[in-house]
Amino acid sequence: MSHIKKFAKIEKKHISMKFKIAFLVIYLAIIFAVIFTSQQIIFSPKNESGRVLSATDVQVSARVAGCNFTLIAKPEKRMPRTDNWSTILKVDIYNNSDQSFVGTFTTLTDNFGTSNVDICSLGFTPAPGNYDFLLRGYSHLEKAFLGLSTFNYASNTIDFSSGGQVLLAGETSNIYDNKINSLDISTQIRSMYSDDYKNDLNQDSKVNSLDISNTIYNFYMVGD
Ligand SMILES: [Ca+2]
Ligand SMILES: [Ca+2]
Repeated sequence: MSHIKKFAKIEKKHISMKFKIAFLVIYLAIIFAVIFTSQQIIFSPKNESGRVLSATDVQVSARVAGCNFTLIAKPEKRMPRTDNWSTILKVDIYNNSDQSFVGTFTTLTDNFGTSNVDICSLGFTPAPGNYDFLLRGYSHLEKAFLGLSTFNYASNTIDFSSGGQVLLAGETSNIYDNKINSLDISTQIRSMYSDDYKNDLNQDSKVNSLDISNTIYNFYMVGD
């Protein structure tokens, strides 16, 4: 082989080696760029102004539904006069803003007029807001409490007896018309001297003139 051919062969090897080195450098640069970019996406979230967010920027919040509801409601003119406020209470709830129906339940209040209700177990999850409540005791006219703010917390309490408010008694007829009239008087007269729960307005365990007097006092009154 001549010197010229040997020189050409060595030069060809050098060019090939340079090409391989250049290719390797480019290949490594691409790999590094991909890894660096991936890390930026995964570990460096930024806000709208481009600042990388830190752990203190992350906030997690969740609304706690107001499932636990405690109410206090007191029927009028009980005997004894205090701590004798138990009744079977029907409660209807509406949204104050558009009057849409939210839900209803019936509960037995205790002698203090109190009842604890799991609202969510009744099939509806109320959101914080203003609500209208319609309450009706077992022997009572319906009473409206409008625009009450509630369900703001996990547990909520409304005292419907605040300010001395009471449920008016005497609505005892099986025909519920939400007014005290002759139907209720007739029902009470038929129940005289019995221990009928519905006609024993003052809950002293007997139906007598005291209960009828209460009904006569409320005669012609109409519920909300
Ligand atoms: Ca009536
Ligand atoms: Ca009585």
